[in-house]
Amino acid sequence: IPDAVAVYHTYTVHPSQCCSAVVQHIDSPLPVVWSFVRRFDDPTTYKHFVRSCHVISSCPAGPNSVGSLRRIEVVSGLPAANSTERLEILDDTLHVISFSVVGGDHRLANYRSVTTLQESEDGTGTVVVESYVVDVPLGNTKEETFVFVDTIVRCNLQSLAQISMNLARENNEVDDSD
Ligand code: A8S
Repeated sequence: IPDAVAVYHTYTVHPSQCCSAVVQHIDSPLPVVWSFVRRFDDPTTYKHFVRSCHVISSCPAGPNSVGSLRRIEVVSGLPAANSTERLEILDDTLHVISFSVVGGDHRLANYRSVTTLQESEDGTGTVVVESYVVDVPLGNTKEETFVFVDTIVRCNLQSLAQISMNLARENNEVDDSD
């Protein structure tokens, strides 16, 4: 990871917190992947644990600008009902997005994540790095916490890979028919 990106994945972690990262290689161009990842106002395209999302406080610059708040409702079956999240970073040049959890009915207090995208070395794909820090919930161990959160993040990134490859294929078919 280049230094410019690595700094975004650097955290101050308190003893009562847990920090981890998941890496996903995606076989489609960065602009395609970024078109989904940058949509703070609509994470439902690839986060299948999110049932619905509403931007509850939009900045003057629009729903996808720093400071915007969204409220997500979570699908049933998880130890959570909803979450209120603030957009912390959205950099369309460096391809960095970050949000923090500021409230809601769930067990992941002070969750904050950073997602960065880079072109893969051969130039045909995208490398996604998603790191996070979160308070270890009372009654859980660090290990239990990162196993739970890594699983959610990995699911999200796998479905991101799927929809990105589908869209890249559709784009290619349009090009071919010209
Ligand atoms: C994300 C990442 C995570 C979301 C977690 C980890 C969450 O939305 C879900 C279950 C919970 O218990 C916590 O990028 C919370 O969305 C699916 C409601 C925050």
